[in-house]
Amino acid sequence: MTVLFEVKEENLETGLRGIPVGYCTTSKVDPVKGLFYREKAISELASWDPERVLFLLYHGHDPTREELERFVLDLQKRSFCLPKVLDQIEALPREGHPMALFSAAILILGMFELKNDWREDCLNMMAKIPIVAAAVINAHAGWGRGAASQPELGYMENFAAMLNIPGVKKGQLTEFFRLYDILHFDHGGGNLSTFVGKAVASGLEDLYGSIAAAMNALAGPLHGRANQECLHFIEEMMETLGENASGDEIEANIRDRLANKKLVYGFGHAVLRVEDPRATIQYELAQRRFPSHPLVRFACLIRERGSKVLKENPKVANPYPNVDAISGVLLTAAGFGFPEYYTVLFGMSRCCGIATQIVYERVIAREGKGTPIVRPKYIYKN
Ligand code: AMX
Repeated sequence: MTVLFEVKEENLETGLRGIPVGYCTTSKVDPVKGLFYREKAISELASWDPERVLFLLYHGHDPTREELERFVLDLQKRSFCLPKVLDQIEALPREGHPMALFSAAILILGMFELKNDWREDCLNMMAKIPIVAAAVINAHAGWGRGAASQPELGYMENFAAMLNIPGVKKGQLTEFFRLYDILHFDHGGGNLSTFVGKAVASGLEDLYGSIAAAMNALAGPLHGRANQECLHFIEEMMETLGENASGDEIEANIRDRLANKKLVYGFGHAVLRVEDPRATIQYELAQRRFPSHPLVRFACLIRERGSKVLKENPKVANPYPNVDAISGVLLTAAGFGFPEYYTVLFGMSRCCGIATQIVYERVIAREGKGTPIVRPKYIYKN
């Protein structure tokens, strides 16, 4: 038998870092090359249609034209929510973070839509989650009910059309929503929200309950909510130092921050040891499309100086920007300056990857028997 990892005492209380617990068939994160969906690098997938990427994730290969047409049609047929689902989402309290609503909305969706068939529930989740996310954002923001779902517009075009954002031209935004969605669909098997979703599903909670649990995990500021925190971090620094701050002033501010035991948001990663290719794609796009936007200029200076300062601390395993370093800046520059909804955008996308991984664990793993209920061992200590 191959020994993959020998657990030593020093591995306890390290958040299971590096300890293999299973297989992930949909995606992998290479510490140096970054994220791959099936065998394709994220840099190649960034220009695909989201539906084609979803097919790749779900079926494991790049579709032929006919396969893609059939898949798109199937998704479109599923892309509706019963009016009572939307009524219930709109009746939820608006207090608290929108991720709490998002998680509750997924449970509500399951109350009306559960088929108790992992594959069917996964495809329905992929098709319906943009409708749920748009309803949550519209309800939480008090923007009123958006347009009805028009799936023939395209997966993310439909999402943009359903959002009732006051005074924003949707055309430009759609391009950024498409990219954001593709970049966040999946991220290997062991990131916190994916792990939680699969762990909950291992107890045979249904797909909606498992995904709602995963979204609660994603809501934490070290995980999915980092995108929102990261924009606040850049905006606050810009407010303190002024729009025209120099690289040296930014570097001094980062040093102060670290001296005060504060995080440098948008930097670091549990697996990657280079700048996240998803960040690189977004930096390049931001510099191409919004070269004179003050937030873009600031984020690019932080990209350089943040790494420089973090590299001086040997404890920091990865001193480079992660996916969140510029995503909020890009969305803001494109016209979606609503950071409290960034984690909902992230969640809308990630639900698709997690649901697909749950299908593997429930109906494919161990020759169709599925993985057993998750039950790690804790050592008693008094
Ligand atoms: N700023 C300040 N300190 C940092 C840091 C950063 N960006 N990244 C790592 N460190 C510190 C850790 O807090 C830890 O300190 P400790 O030993 O005193 O607890 C030490 O360096 C070692 O941490 P690590 O092994 O390099 O990272 P990790 O795997 O434990 O955590 C992450 C990874 C992303 C949570 C961490 O780098 C971090 O908090 N980054 C800032 C928040 C952020 O951008 N999160 C986005 C993550 C991506 C996502 O899920 N969306």
